[in-house]
Amino acid sequence: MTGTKLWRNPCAAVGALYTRFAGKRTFSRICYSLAVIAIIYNLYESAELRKALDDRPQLKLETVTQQTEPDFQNWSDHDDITIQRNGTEKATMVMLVRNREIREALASMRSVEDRFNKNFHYPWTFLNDKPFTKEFIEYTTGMASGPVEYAVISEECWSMPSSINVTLAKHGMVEMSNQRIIYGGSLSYRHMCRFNSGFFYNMEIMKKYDCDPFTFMRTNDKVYGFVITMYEFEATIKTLWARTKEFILGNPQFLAANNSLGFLVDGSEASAAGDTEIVGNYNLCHFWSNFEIASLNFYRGEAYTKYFEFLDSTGGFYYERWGDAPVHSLGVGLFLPKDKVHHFADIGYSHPPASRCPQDDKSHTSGRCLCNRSNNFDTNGYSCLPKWWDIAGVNQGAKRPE
Ligand SMILES: Nc1nc2c(ncn2[C@@H]2O[C@H](COP(=O)(O)OP(=O)(O)O)[C@@H](O)[C@H]2O)c(=O)[nH]1
Ligand SMILES: [Mg+2]
Repeated sequence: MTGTKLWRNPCAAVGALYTRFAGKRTFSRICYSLAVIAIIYNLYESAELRKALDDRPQLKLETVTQQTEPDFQNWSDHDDITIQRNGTEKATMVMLVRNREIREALASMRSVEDRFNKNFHYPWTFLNDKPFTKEFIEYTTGMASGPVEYAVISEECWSMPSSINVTLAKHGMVEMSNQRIIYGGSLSYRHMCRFNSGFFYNMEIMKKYDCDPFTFMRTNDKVYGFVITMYEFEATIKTLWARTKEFILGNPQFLAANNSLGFLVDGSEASAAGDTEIVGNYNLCHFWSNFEIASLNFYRGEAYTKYFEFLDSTGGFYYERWGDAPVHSLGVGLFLPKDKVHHFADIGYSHPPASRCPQDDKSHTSGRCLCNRSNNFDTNGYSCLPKWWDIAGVNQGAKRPE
């Protein structure tokens, strides 16, 4: 995407942010890990704070890159791959988080740093709809082994667009709340999902990460990586599939040859090149986006950008409660060939209510993983991984049930 185009997006212009070195991020026990999600914008105008941050010892990426033989821990089963060390990819760990979640954020950071980032020193990027507190910045900076940046999300990217009929949206929230649909009555959750769906990757603070995803992804030509896949609550996305089909009908050129429709639609045969229409019903399978490794270039590309804009124009983020996970997943599943998508079978991950644990011996004998192999969502009845295996095969480190 060109700079001009990016600039036309008001959310991309969310300028001001304050860059400092520190670190942080939020997911629960990760058996090692890389990226995630998030967004930002922030301003720390306080000269005092700025000075305090300037004064702390800095570990710059450039310095780290010059080390010759870092304490590298082989985390992958893919021994044939030359992995660039020291965080030389243009990648960051992104965490969208609230100030009050500082403990959880620190725990997630600790986990990622201990198992992975202490050897790579990738930067952390923290995004919040409110300015981060001094405490949040100090602690997360202290936890990070690499540079850290904080940004505050612009109101424009974290509020209902003026096109939304507020009465209608409120009506939907009350109704979903009465039906006890998870986050059904929450406005901020809707802001969050819309932001993660369509804005985080265009924020000013993310611009420097516009090329490569992490090394494995790059060396294997992957665009999107996930760890857990499951079914979405149908009540939150009642019209998402219909809208998606509408979009493809108007933009059939974006439907990739050899896409993942077979994973998204049971019994689908519409994965051949040249298909212009999607048939069948969405089976609700989606990649869980609270952990994902993605090329920002994909989100910023024409297909996903137009898809998000189309979805956003329908108001479904507010009238219903579309999650960023199914939105990302439908984009990934339809606009990318399936071989661009990777299941990281050798990464353990936990986010209530699901956990997965690598099944291969090496992940455990190396000391990298502490998780219980039998606590593995992959083969749970709510997991969509078997459907993924059906179209993409089983990766090293994953196991089908006996
Ligand atoms: N700054 C900020 N972060 C939020 C807000 N709502 C959710 N998040 C973050 O967005 C991510 C997903 O939210 P979460 O409540 O965990 O949703 P779930 O993972 O879908 O159950 C987490 O990292 C939260 O910290 C919000 O209102 N403000
Ligand atoms: Mg969460």
